[in-house]
Amino acid sequence: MGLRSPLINVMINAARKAARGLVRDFGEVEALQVSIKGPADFVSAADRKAEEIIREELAAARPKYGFLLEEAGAIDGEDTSNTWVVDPLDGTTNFLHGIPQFSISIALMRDSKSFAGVIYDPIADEMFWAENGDGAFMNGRRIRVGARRNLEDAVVVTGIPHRGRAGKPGYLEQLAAMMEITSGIRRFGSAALDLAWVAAGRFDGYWEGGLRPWDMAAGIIIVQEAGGIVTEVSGGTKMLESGSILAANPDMQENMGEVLRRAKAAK
Ligand code: 2AM
Ligand code: CA
Repeated sequence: MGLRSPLINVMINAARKAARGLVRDFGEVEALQVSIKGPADFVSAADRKAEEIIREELAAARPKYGFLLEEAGAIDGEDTSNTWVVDPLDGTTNFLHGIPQFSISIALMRDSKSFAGVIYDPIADEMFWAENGDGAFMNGRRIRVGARRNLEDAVVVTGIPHRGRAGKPGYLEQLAAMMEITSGIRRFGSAALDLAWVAAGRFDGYWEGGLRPWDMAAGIIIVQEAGGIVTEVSGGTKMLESGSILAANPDMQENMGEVLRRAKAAK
């Protein structure tokens, strides 16, 4: 299975093309760790190059669509109901440190909703995608969210706030509550891949705050098409505006939401 629509093909081709440069640059990053200046400028350049490639590819295929790009910002299109939302390198801190957990994330927002998404991990060569109503796939195979219902059995993933990052108030209380009740917590560092892994049933759930739209837009539709539920931690549905996200299978999502909201309220 996994017959791909023309739209998904456009998105996958853009991701693959940008990935070639990123993988080459990732090879250089390791060598740069030992230099005093470190690889920061080199990584910013890699990031911008990847974004430029994706933008060119998408614009060539759908010239009227607008963009929301992590690096270049918003670019209005003639067609105001279709917008590409692109993160050319999600998991930048990992990339910078030579840790092979990062991804390219491309979403198409149609009438302000995630309509199609592609997330590519070029190191593992895992391509995740979904289009509204057509299911979610990884390398051509159908994926589904996990079936576990109880937090006691769950391995969940999160993003821990850090210097310069929003989402700190109440986070430690949420973490403490999840520590008490789950089988394990992971922190991997690419929001897009965390969502893709929830869609593939590897993680039983995911929550994070302080995110930006390009971290989440592709992952949201992939989790939904894999049978999962995505809301804000509060239960609301303005994830792209608030930067708060909670994704899991329907039962787990409800259970996690209850624990996380109680923890924050008790602060
Ligand atoms: P990035 O690698 O593209 O910066 C890790 O917790 C996740 O948070 C990553 O997806 C990372 O995306 C994102 N992230 C890191 N710093 C951020 C910031 N200041 N604001 C919003 N998202 C951020
Ligand atoms: Ca990101």
